Amino acid sequence: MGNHPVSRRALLAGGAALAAGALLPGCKPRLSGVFTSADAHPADYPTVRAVEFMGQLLSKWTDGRLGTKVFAGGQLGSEMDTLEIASFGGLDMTRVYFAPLNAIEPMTLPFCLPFVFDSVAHMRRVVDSELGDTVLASLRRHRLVGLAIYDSGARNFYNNRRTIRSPEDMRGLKLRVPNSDLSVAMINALGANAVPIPYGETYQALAQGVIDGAENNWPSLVSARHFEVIDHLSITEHLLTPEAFVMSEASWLRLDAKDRKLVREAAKQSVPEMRRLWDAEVAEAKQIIAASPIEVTPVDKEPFAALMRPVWDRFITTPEQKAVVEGILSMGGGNTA
Ligand code: GTR
Repeated sequence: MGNHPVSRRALLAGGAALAAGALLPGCKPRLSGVFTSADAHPADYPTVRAVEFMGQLLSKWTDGRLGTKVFAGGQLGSEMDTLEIASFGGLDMTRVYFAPLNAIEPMTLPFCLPFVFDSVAHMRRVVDSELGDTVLASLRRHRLVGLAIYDSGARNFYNNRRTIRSPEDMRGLKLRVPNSDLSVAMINALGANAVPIPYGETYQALAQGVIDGAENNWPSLVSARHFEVIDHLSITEHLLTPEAFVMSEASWLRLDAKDRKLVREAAKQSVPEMRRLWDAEVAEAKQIIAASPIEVTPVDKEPFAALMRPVWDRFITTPEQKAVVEGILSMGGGNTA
C-alpha cells in the first residue's frame, strides 16, 4: 500500500545526495536528530509504537535533540526496499520481518526455520541471549546495525478455498509467502504452490483471487485486513520467526559514542514495551477472528513438521549457522506458545 510516492522519492533523493556527498554548500547532512524509520505495518501496530516509544525515550534523555519519526504502512516501499535504502544510507532505520533478510545474510536463516522454536517463551529466551546479538551483529557486513529483535508471534495458514487439517489439504493451493527462498521451499515442501509477494500487496492478491491464501500471525491477519477476504484458518503455528529493527550504518557512524550508547539503550528498553503491546494485540486479534465468520481449525502439527523439517538441511549449511540452530534447540522445551 505504498501510495505516498512523494515522501518516498524525497527521502530517496535526500539519501542519495548524502551518500554522494552532493550537498549544497552550507547544508548540514542532518538537520535534526530525528531518525527516519520505516514499517510495513499501520500506525497503531506494536512494532511502529515500539519504535516511537524508543524515540520518546531518546527525546526525553536529550531534551528533544534525538527522536524517531516512523513512516508506517509501507509508505517507503516493501521491506526488501527499505533494507536496501537503509543499507546505502537513504533511511536511518527500518523494522522488517526476518525473512526478507535471508537473501542478504545467511545467519538470519536459523530464526526462519519451520518449527525451530517451540513457543513464544522459547523464541524470547533465544533472542534475549547471545544468539540474538550474534545474529544482529551479522548484519553489520551489509552496512546495517542491528538494534533490537521484536516479537512476531506464531504464524498460521489461511485461505479461501478449503479447510486445512493436514498437508494433503494444501495440495495445489497458491499461497503467498514473503520474498525468501526458504519461505518458498517450506511451502512447496507441503505440496502447495508458494507465491512470493510483498506484504503490502497481499490483501489485493487475496481479494482478486490471484492467490488462494497466505500465512501470518494473528495481528497481521487483522491489521492488514486479510481476515475480510479469507474463510479458513488453521492453527499450524509453523513459524515463530521474530522481527528485526535495524539502523543504517551510515546514520550510526554519524553519531558520537555517547549518542550510540543512548540509541542502543533506548532500543533495548523498547523490547519489553513492544512485548506488552504485542501480547495485548494478539489477544484482541483472536477475539476479532472469533467474532468473525472465519472457520478456525486446530491441527495436528506433526505431519506439517515432518514435511517441512527437511528444508533445514538445505538452508543450514555453514558451521556458524549450525551453531545458532544448536543453540536455539538447546534452549527449547517446557513452555507452550
Ligand atoms: C508480518 C511481519 C511483517 C511482514 C509480514 C510478511 O508478520 O510483521 O513485517 O514481513 O509478516 O509476511 O511479509
